[in-house]
Amino acid sequence: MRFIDEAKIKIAAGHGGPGCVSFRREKSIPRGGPDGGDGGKGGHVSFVATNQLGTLQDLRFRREYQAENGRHGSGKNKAGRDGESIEVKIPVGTLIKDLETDEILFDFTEDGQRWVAARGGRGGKGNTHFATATFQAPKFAQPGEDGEKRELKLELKLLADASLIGYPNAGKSTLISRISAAHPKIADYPFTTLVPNLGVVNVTDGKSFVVADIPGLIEGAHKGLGLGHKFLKHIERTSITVHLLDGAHLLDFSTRPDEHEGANVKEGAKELYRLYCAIRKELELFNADLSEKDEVIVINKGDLFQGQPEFLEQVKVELRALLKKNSKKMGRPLLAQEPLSISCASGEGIHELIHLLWERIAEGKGIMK
Ligand SMILES: Nc1nc2c(ncn2[C@@H]2O[C@H](COP(=O)(O)OP(=O)(O)OP(=O)(O)O)[C@@H](O)[C@H]2O)c(=O)[nH]1
Ligand SMILES: [Mg+2]
Repeated sequence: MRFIDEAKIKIAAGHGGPGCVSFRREKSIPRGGPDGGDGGKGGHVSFVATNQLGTLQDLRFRREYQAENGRHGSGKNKAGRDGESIEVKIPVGTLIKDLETDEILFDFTEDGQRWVAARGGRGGKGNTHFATATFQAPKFAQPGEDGEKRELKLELKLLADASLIGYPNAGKSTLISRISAAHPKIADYPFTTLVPNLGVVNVTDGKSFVVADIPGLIEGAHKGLGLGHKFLKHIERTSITVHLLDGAHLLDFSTRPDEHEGANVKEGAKELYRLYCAIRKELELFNADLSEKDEVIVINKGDLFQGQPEFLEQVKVELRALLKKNSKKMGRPLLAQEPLSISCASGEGIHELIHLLWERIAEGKGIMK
């Protein structure tokens, strides 16, 4: 499961400020010598790797980075101010290449690692430097040196923060296409997705995370049944799983007119709970650690119950009660929040889901939310 996030940017360091041509002019010294100061240095453009970022999204919004030029030198041997340098933050794991030659220039592997990618030009020397015993009044100074310019390609192999799991047809691919720019195949038959898809989810203000759409899981997956088992190991690396339940399984329980509503709700919730437990068991059998992972339970296809919104609410309450009752038996702490319901078709609940996931992912990474 490799997915490369890419960004192409231009960087330019600041030019050095020119040196100054100036002579001392004081009443007591009618023909003073040269006193032109040096120009300031141009600012550098550096990259700094941080664990706080997971994608290259920020660099999509700003493609050019220009550090400040050094200032002119001035009279009385005053040096010009140095230009401000720029630091561009990038995620750990970013590879920087020359855009034209594809040569790898730097590979960031650690938090806090820094690389000066474009050096600012040196400031020009003021005319003071050019005076000699025989040539005492130089009327020239050095210009500032040009700053370096580069066109770069940044690449980042993405690792998913959240994985979407569930039975085939639950709507995992529909969900990833709704919350990211990924365009996986979506169809009304099981095992549409053959390999995981990754997508970048933008939250707000450059905050983003990566989500993986895992092929549908079925009972026996841990022994190699279906397709999902090949990808269970990818779930190991994500920090949170979104367990997507297919709301269509509730249709039978929501519309049967011969039974009173309460019984239908209970049965519906039981059915979802049964499906949920079956997938959880597969995860546990594959790797017990997977069942310790942070998880959000989400019922999809809420639009199917548009005429009876209270039904879905009651199912969630009932499902929560079942989870609570059995959490001890499963030997794991109860999930902190209520199961969510969403509709990929109408968009309902999607915004809340994105924000909830971001909160949990950010918490896990120690990022300020
Ligand atoms: N009514 C309704 N249908 C949905 C919703 N989300 C997905 N579907 C439909 O459900 C079917 C399955 O969707 P997919 O996204 O392909 O399901 P999947 O979970 O990726 O399935 P696999 O790749 O086979 O594991 C498609 O026909 C979708 O159009 C929804 O919110 N409401
Ligand atoms: Mg799919």
